[in-house]
Amino acid sequence: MAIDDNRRILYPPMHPFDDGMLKVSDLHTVHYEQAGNPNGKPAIFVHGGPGGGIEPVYRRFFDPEVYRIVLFDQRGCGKSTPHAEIKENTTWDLIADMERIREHLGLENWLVFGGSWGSTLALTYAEMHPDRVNALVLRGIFTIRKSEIDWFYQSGADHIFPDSWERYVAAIPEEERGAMVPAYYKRLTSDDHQVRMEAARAWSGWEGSALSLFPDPGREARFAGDRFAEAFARIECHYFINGGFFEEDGWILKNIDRIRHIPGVIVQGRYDACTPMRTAWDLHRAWPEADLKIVPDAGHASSEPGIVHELVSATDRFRDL
Ligand code: STX
Repeated sequence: MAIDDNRRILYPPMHPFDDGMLKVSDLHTVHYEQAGNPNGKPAIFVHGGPGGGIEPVYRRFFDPEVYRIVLFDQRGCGKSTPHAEIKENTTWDLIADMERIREHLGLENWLVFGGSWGSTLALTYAEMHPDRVNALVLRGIFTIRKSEIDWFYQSGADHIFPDSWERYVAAIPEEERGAMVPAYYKRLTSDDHQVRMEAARAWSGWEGSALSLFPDPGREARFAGDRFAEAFARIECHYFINGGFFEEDGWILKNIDRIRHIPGVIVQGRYDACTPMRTAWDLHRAWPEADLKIVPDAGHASSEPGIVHELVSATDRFRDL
C-alpha cells in the first residue's frame, strides 16, 4: 500500500475565545475552554490518560470556522484542581462533569471526539447519554478491559519496547513485579512525596516512550516532568486498579447497541503498542455501522501524520450533520 502524500494536516493554531473554571463538587473544579466559532457546531474533545490534560494542539483537529470546540481538563489534571487528586474521581464523575459543562454552555448535543482513554470515556458518555451525541470520532480504541491493561502495564508491550520497559520495572522490587499495577499504586499513593514522584516519573516515562511509530524524545521528557507525571500516573493507576469503575469487564462493548445508530468513525494505528488494534477490531465487529480507518503506518499518538489525516477528514465529514 502506497503512503498517501496528500494527507490532511491540522488546522492552524488558534486561541480560545473563552476559558473558564466550573466547580463540579465540594472538592473538584474543572477547567474548560472554547475555541473556533462561538456560533458553530458544538464538539467536545475528550483527552487521554486518564490524567493527560489538554494541549493547545488538540484544538486544531477541528475547522475553527465551522466548530464551536469545547475542551476540558478532566478531574485532577491540566488546570483542573486539586492537582493529581484521586478522591471523587471516577468514570461516572467525569461523565457527570461533561453533562455539567454541556448544560453550563447551553448546548443541546455535540460531536464527541476522543482518543485512547478519551475513546473509553467518549463511548461510555455516548452509551449513557445517546441523545446528546450526534457523531463520534474515536482514535486508538481503549475499553479498559483487564486484558488491555495487562498488555501495556504487565506483559505484552515489553516484547516491543524491552529497552524502556527496563526503566519501568526498575522502580519496583523484583518480588512485586508479578503485579505491576498494584505495586505502582502503593507507591503512587504513598505519603512520602519522593516515593510518589519517583514512581510517577517511571510510570509516565514508560507510557511516553511507547506511543508513536517513530520515537519522540521531547514527549518522553515531557511525560517524565514532575507536574504532568504526578497527575498522569496517579490518575491512570487509580482508574486501572479499579477497572475503570465498571461493574463488569467489557461493559462498553456489551452495551454498544445503545449507540449503533450514531454516525461514527474509528481511527486506529496498525502499530499501536499502547492500545493495540485488537480492541478497535472488537469495536468494529460489535458496531459494524461505524467507519473503521486503519492507518498502516502509525502507532498510538494523535500526532502521527496518518492519524491526523483521518481525524481531520472525519471532523470535516461531520461538519454538516
Ligand atoms: N492510556 C492511554 C492514553 O489514554 C492507557 C494516553 N496515553 N497517553 C496519552 O493518553 C496522552 C498523550 C493524551 C497523555
